[in-house]
Amino acid sequence: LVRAAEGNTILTGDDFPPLPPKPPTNVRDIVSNNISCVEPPFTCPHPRIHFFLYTNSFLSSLPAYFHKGDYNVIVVDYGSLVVVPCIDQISWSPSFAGACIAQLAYYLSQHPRGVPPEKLHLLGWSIGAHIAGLTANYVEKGRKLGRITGLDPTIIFYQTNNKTKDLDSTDALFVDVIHTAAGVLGQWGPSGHADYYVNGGTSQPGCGSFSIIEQLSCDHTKVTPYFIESINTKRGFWAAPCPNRFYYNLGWCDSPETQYVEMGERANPKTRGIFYLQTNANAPYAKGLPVYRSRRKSNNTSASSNSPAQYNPSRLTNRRSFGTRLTTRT
Ligand SMILES: [Ca+2]
Repeated sequence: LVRAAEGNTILTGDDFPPLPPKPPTNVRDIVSNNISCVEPPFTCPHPRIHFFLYTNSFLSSLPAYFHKGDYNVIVVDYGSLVVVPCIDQISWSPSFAGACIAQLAYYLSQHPRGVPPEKLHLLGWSIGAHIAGLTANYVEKGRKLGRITGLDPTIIFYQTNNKTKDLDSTDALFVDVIHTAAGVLGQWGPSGHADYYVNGGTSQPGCGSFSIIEQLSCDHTKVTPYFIESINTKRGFWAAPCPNRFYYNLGWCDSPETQYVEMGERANPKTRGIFYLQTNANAPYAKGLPVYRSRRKSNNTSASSNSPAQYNPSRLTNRRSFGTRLTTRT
């Protein structure tokens, strides 16, 4: 999911213009072994990579951002490139998708009403987080993506010291990574300028299940509703600096409030380091700052009766639809 922070570009799929040639221009340039389920021509943009350019007619599908303000949101769907059982595609399709997104970014930067790469915010879940990182490999020389938010980047297929192979802090001016299934389905180590480990980073409250597969999947996907809530939350996902999970488990990360930083959409681009935070098991997930939590406890009032709760996430329609699109596609 690519979000342009500013600009008024309105495009439709039919309007999508031919892009200027820019290496790599086809999948054969990207990998030598192009065994895949995708039929030729191997040109980019590929007819089976769909760019859904969300404009006013799609407001109801992306309520969280549009509740916040006027945004242009582009959802990149590369699902048809990773069709089971042709799992071999996973070795090249993320790079291919990244190359196409970079071409789109180039087009947007050249458009009279467009935006430069530095104003783009790329959001990706699981493999999609790495696709956002791979996009950086193809961005026009001398330019840089503004921000990449990695939502529990997958550990599968990507665990390398080669920074061109996955998401890392060199891929954008600000890279923030949120971990919810670290070490299981998600990457364990920090990979951004700011890394947030939610509820210890590995297992999430409310994800208990009789099936281990369902539980792991729940931990991995729970990052999406956390981020969506962060777009409009008034309470805020505040996190404390903490070097590792050992310190966190021992309760040694009780920092002064001035050292807390916010996770999610409102994260400060200057944030650097590793942070830990807790959430509620059910929405609203955000717990706010410690002072807010203690005041809430002492008042013995429910979360919904405090001032931040005047914001009611349930007012956002189609939240499930938005989350599903993020979690099943990019
Ligand atoms: Ca990278």
